[in-house]
Amino acid sequence: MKTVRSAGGVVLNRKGEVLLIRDRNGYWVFPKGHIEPGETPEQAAVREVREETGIEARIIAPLGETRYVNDRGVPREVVWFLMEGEGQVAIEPGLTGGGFFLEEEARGLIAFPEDLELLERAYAHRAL
Ligand code: 5FA
Repeated sequence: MKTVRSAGGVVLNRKGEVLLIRDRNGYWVFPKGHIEPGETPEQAAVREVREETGIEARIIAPLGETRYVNDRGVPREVVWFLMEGEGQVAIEPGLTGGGFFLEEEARGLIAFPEDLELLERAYAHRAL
């Protein structure tokens, strides 16, 4: 099956909390979605964060890519960015929850090892 390219954001606020949402299966993940034709990964990441959570975020740095096969057997490749954003999370209809979480709490919620690795990279970058 064709690999779907997506983009997403690990979004931190001024308090150092990270933005997580629950996907359709109830897993806590970072916001992400398809890169539309004509869009750069950066634009797609900013748009997806806005559409899924209402947060207007800006890109700080690239965080690399992750790959996985989702539960429908679709291989996905996600381009990630470290982002900064503030505000109340207004979750997209159909998503079951979301919010900003302190680092330790986020570690306990995040479902996938690739995402934990991304969290490490985001906080390591912030500490520089
Ligand atoms: N899943 C997610 N991340 C995973 C990982 N790191 N390792 C293993 N499995 C992982 O599908 C979400 C599901 O994929 C999770 O519930 C989990 O089972 C698995 P997705 O493809 O990441 O995202 P999605 O829910 O957005 O997929 P769709 O509902 O099909 O939405 P679209 O692909 O249309 O994306 P869109 O947001 O641009 O509309």
